[in-house]
Amino acid sequence: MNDLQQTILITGATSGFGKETAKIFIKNGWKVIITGRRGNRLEDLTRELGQNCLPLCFDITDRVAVKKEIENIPPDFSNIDVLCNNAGLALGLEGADEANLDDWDQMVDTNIKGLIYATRQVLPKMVQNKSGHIINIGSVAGSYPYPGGNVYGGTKAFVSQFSLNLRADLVSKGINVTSIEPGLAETEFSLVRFKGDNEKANKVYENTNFIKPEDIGETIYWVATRPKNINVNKIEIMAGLQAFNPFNIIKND
Ligand code: NDP
Ligand code: 8X3
Repeated sequence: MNDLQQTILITGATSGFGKETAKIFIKNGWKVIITGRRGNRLEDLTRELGQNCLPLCFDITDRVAVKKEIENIPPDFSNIDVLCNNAGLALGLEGADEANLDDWDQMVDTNIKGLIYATRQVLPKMVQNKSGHIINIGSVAGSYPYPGGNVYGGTKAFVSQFSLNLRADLVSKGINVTSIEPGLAETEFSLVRFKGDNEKANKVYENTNFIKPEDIGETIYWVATRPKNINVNKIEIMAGLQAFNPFNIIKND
């Protein structure tokens, strides 16, 4: 470890985008703080990534835990250069009249509230250092509606707009802000959305080509390593075989 090494904190690094992002930053000589609720996964990844990796096991929806865990980061890792707000999830694909209200609560608590808790906790030190970068993981679901996307899409629209508003607040303070908005990618996302139903989850990725988690990891690395004379506001990425549908126009018989 040396003092010139940069540090990234990645929320939700026990699988998918977060895990691949951690590997890419470690490979490029960064110190990486990984978070998530599944302690065994964090331990496994830390063993794989070595001494430049610090695991923090907590639930991002728990405001007190977010504060405590980030406040108590040991000095070797406490100078956070980049916060990647990645932890998030979709639950269910039911229409708004049938969706489970607990699922809606959990998406709001994780994708919106967890993200703002981590951001608010990390920002003062970045401002004090006059340097830092917040990279938020949004989604194409925040820009393009689809049936069943209801609250998930709403939370990701929040991520997109919050990122722009953060930038408005932080432009004079030396802090960069970027929102990365991916489309269909193969991670544990669909398994979580369909509550462990492998068959349903696999169907989402059947017979098509999707974004790989390392594609997003590389994008995050690229964004984090741009020179300071620019700020990448937003990047939208879709799979090569994904595009837009026509409007759904209901005809009266
Ligand atoms: P995964 O399910 O593979 O990873 C989600 C990560 O979020 C896990 O590490 C999980 O950790 C963490 N997480 C979820 N809830 C919590 C919580 N309450 N507290 C702490 N960590 C939590 O999915 P992805 O990698 O695909 O998702 C990463 C981000 O990318 C999400 O914000 C998602 O919305 C977004 N996204 C995904 C797309 C896709 O098609 N895959 C496309 C566009 C955006 P743990 O369970 O251990 O707590
Ligand atoms: C995940 C992409 O299109 O399944 O955010 O909502 S999508």
